[in-house]
Amino acid sequence: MRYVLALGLAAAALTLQLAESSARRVLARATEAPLEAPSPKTGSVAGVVRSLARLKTRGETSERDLVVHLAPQSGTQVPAAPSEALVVKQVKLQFDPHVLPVQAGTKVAFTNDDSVTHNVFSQEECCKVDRDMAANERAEVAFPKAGVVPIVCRLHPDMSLWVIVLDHPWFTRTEFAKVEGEGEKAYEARFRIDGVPPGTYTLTTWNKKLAAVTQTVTVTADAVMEVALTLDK
Ligand SMILES: [Cu+2]
Repeated sequence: MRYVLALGLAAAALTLQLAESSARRVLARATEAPLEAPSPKTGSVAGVVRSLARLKTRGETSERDLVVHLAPQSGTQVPAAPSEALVVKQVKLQFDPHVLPVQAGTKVAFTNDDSVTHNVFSQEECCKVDRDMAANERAEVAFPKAGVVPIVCRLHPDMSLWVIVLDHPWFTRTEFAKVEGEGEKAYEARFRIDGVPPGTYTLTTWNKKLAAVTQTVTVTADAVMEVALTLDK
């Protein structure tokens, strides 16, 4: 009887040991496994935009720039604006780029890459600025509120910049190009916005010359929503 009991205890101890070592193995495997953060599934919106109006597509201050953005209609959580400043150069007596979409809260770092003095000037309530820029100088300007902010250089009247400030990060800047072989007035721009959380959005366009159009789009995970738009003056 004592022998059987001893055998039973030994078996129990062995079982416990086995269970423990297998638990350790599981733990070891879990620790060794690469850390894969579950990335939320997103979708894309892509499309082609045509202009019925004639556009100037050459030169630094042409009308070719087109901003397309997606304002969430409900519930979509908007991530914080990037902490890193976006750079706008003052170079060859122009602002480069000429059109800049940013998320509200983003800072823009202006750099004067010319050998002459420039200036950064805006009268908009959100972001009043009047700052002279010596050669090689850098100055940061914050854009805290959504809106269209025209900026000029008071020393060179031809220098201009449009900052398109948006409440969200789902935007892109693209360019119109003349479409060959389709008559003189055919202009087309293609765009694609990736990383959009599933949901319903209001797609809106911005161009210096063309009237804005809006369209409701529904984004689903792992899919590309195709859009075709036509703009006019
Ligand atoms: Cu200037």
